[in-house]
Amino acid sequence: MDTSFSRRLNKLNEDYELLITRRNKIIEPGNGIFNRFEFPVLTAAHIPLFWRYDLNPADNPLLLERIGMNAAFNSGAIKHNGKYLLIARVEGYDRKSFFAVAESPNGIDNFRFREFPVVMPETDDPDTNVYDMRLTRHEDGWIYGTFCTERKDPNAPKHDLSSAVAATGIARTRDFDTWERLPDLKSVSQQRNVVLHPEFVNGKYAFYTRPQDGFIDAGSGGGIGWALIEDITKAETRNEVIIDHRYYHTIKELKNGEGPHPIKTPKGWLHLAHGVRGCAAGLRYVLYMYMTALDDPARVIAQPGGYFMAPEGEERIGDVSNVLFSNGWIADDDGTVYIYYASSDTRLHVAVSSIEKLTDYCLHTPADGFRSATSVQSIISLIKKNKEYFSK
Ligand code: M1P
Repeated sequence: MDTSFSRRLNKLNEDYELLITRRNKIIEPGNGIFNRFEFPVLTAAHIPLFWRYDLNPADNPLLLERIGMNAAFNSGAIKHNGKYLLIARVEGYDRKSFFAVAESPNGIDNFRFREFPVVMPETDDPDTNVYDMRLTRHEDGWIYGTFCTERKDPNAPKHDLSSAVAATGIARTRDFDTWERLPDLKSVSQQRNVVLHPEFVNGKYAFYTRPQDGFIDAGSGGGIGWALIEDITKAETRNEVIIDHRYYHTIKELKNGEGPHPIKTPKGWLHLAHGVRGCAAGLRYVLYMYMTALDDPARVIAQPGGYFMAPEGEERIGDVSNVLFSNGWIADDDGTVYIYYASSDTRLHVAVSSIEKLTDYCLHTPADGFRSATSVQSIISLIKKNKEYFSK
């Protein structure tokens, strides 16, 4: 073997192993609700070298990269066989997204991709692009993945090469290697950010939806919806109702969308979602939380005002800047919650919290009063309550 080829390969392998095995460090003290970590858990550089390089010196004597990877971000998450498993949205230089499974022994570092990316079976109408899978271990025994399937708008004029249609793909698995694709969710509107609830509700499958008029604009879609479906192998949204509305002058003014499926706690279902508003710099995506009733996952019982997490530091910058997005979290048996969130459509991070902290946050953060004056009143109430604990 040519020495420069092997020298370069050794260096690539060495750097790759250093990156994968690097220990992640918690950032203290945080705000008490959650802690970020120093390093992202997945980036494009985490994609195995053997997906990117032809390692045969005869075919690739210069050891050039053959298939470039642009990003690894919005990931579904689940604990499976004792490991923390992510199903990432990986995007190549060719702008095509696909799914790939990475596993870690501790949930905060050492994520390693499986040998092959996921081969997602297609329906009769092939997907142009697939992304943002939410994983649900359902009480029917299957693990479901719901994801966005994007196709060119068949009604767009010939010269329009951008208009697209978003729909929800549904697939199920038991091992994350082989997937059974079910028909896409039928809906009168376009749909993205559709999430399967883990339990039957009134004997039916329950979906969080996000009706939208266009591919980008939610339009008349009022927020996060809820639909009960009898047969998941012929899923169709009838009687969709909005359970978490968008509001003027809030962090979810323009659109919102359910994150991963909610976590069941003794006090209700904990929900993580993203909210979007417009500003001079473009769209700003932040994460927010809410809670719904244990006996009715569609009835909101707590709505802390404002955002839960917003982009900070390097998180602000990437392919689509000023975006935090989450479609995966894992609640461990001891109550620890690992929140997997992506920044700026580029990389994936983890933050750690607990069911106790997140419940406390949801139940005790003042709700949005929708006016400056009500926000000031919330602050004054807190100051007055604190009077005996501080001295001027
Ligand atoms: O670019 C930000 C996000 O935009 C979309 O989310 P939404 O449908 O709520 O606008 C998705 O394409 C998501 O993948 C992306 O991170």
